[in-house]
Amino acid sequence: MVRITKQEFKEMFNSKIYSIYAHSINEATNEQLQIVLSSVIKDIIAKYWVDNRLSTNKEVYYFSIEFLIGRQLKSNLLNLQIEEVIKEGLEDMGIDLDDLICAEKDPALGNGGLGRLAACFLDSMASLNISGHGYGIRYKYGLFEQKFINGYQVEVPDNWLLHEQYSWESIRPNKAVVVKFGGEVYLEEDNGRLKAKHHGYIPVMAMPYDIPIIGYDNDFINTLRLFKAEILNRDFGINTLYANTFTGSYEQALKYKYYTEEISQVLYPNDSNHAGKLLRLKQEYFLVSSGIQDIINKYRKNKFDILDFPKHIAIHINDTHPTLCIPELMRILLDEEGLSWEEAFDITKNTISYTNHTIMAEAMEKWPVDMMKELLPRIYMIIEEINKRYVEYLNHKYNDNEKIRRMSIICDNNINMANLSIIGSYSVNGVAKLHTEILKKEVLSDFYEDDPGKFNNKTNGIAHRRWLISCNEDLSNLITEHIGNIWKKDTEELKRLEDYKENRNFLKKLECIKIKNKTKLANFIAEEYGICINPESIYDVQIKRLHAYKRQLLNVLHILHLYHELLENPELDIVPRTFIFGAKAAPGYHLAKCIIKLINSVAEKINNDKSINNKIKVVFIENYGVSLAEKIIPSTDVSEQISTATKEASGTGNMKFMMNGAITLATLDGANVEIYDQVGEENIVIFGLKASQVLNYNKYGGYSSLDLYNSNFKIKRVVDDLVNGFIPNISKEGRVIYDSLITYNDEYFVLRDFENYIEAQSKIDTLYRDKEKWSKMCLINIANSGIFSSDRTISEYAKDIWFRGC
Ligand code: Z57
Repeated sequence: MVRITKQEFKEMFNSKIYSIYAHSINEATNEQLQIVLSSVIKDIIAKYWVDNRLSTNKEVYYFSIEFLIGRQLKSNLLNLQIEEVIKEGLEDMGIDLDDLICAEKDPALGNGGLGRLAACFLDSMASLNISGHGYGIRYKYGLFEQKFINGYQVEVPDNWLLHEQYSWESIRPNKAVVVKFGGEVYLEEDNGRLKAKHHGYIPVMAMPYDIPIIGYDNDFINTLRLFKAEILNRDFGINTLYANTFTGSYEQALKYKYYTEEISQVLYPNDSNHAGKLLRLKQEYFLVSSGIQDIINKYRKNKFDILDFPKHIAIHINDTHPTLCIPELMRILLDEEGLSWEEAFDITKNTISYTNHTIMAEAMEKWPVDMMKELLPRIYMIIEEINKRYVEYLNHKYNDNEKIRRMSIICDNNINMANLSIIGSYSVNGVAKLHTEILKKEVLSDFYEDDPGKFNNKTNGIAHRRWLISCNEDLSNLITEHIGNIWKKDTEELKRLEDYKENRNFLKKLECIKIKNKTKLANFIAEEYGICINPESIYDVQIKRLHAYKRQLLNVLHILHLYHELLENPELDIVPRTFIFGAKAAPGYHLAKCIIKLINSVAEKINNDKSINNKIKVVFIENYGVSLAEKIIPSTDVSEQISTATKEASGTGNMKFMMNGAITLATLDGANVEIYDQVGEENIVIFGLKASQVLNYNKYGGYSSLDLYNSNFKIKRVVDDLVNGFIPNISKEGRVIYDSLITYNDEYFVLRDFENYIEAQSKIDTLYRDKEKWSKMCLINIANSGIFSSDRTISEYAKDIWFRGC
């Protein structure tokens, strides 16, 4: 038990504030007090946070190019179970804990679902006493901050490391490693063996910064280690110079500094899209090489036999961004440990496991052979050899050149990273049942048929500690009052809430908590945006990255439809609605940015139209991210999960809403299918094409958006709005969107699902009128959300993948 008395805490806090800032509490800002508090907490946990925890257990290393961990203060206090003491201690000193919680910067070292999943997984590994550590990049600039100017998205740099420091990190200079780029590789005689010798490379120092990942009520602390790219020997200053590429002059020295520091300068702002830039490849190798070297260094200290590597170490790669782990581990085993190819490949294959997060073609990583060869000559040689041997195996087994082309790592002068991941690992998993089935039957069917045992499903999950206990305290307390405390460690216990589904008193309390959360959000929106929204209205929310396949467009077209109905009949009886959006678009994603402008313009028009009597309001929340999600989700009534079936691999926002008692309005895509299975058809609203129908259309054609547009009056009305001036100031953007729907035949079936979506929305309206029934639906959703805790997900990863056979 981490124990601390109020008195001890106050003393620590007081001496810390003087040692860091040389002034008293009265002179300090909330930001400074937050930094002092983090520092005190780091001191409190120091003896539990030992990097080299003596562990005979297997260690898991989770490599991810993104970690969206969110603010840490509240979550750390919760997990350490010291929130009360700290709160009271601060109160004595005249400080409000909530002010410090809000003063913390939210590290945005990720884009969306993939990065947030990595963060939830870290929380669960620590809470389940699994030695599981994260490796990532300490980007100087995280995901851009989003501003709206005249309804357009404008990107502002995210300077989260103001003053070069983050309050939860500790630098570990003694664990720095060197990563090598470029140069030439020769095979040279060494003790009668051919060995690869690397000359003329550019050395980059990887400086580790550690962030503690604190388990829930178990005194167990893991590490998220983020690497920063620096010049070698920074202690000697930039005049220390490196042979070959950078020689001699001051100018060359500066060039070298820029070359290294550029690598961890900024997170690429694309979600589910492969841009293929050289700098991104540098980032990927930088992450991988730093992490693998770190693991090997630790392994050598333990003096285990290198042949036993897979017994002690599991390496998991989060999508293909860290796939170079495979050739990098091979490189070290071959060139530094002196193993044979067969031994090295055997170890590598038995160490690495891979998660696929998408089937979207544009997200699949392919790197040009020439780029890889030049930047990473030794790594390229190894990839080529893995490919050569694999193609030999395929040639033996199949007499099918097309199949072999599809399965090779290198094809048309590109390196296919998904294929490399599958070939170099012992486990491949998808992130929801439907997604895994599509991988097996469609996208990766060749590999599945070749080695079916390698494929498995691990449906995503969310950290219920952050996404229920800490972001929705009232709901969490209500649950505990009725079913006790055990659910906090075993979310299956939430099922016991179903005992209360006929209990009117309980249902009323649930409703009151929602209203209270909705009122809080209304106040926030009034303050931030000057828009007045009604807590009695239905809060209908779509918050996620902006992407055509997620179909924010379908949502806004329906809003336009409703608006027309209201204009035609101002007496129309609908439950008042507040449509809430939050979404960032990748800066280079033109269509997505046009959709942002459309939503903002529609909001502007509707919110200022007095004739519709405040029946609908549209709010687009700026700069959506983890901290805003924690405010919005507990106050949501309707969770919009409306992706084109087959396209959303899983979704995780859907789970967060369900756990907070929102009703899901969804297509049968990703994990929505499993939410449906949990709650039954009366407690979710489903619409739209099924995955099989979408797959069929894509294979055999048969959909014409133009025919639909010409034959359906409602569709024509809202599509014409895009180009007829009905919505002010969108002439360019409206045309781009119109073309995506009509000229380019509506790739994501927005119009095809439109009628069905209108029906589903009107069903929501009907259901909401019966408050008690609605509350009961919410209860059933909460009660059956336990399976979506990432604790369940991580237990499955542990049992079926990382510790299989242990
Ligand atoms: C990303 O956030 C996801 C997939 C990707 O290939 C990339 Br790149 C980024 C998302 C999926 O779109 C979601 O459906 C999924 O829930 C999430 O990854 C976590 O698995």
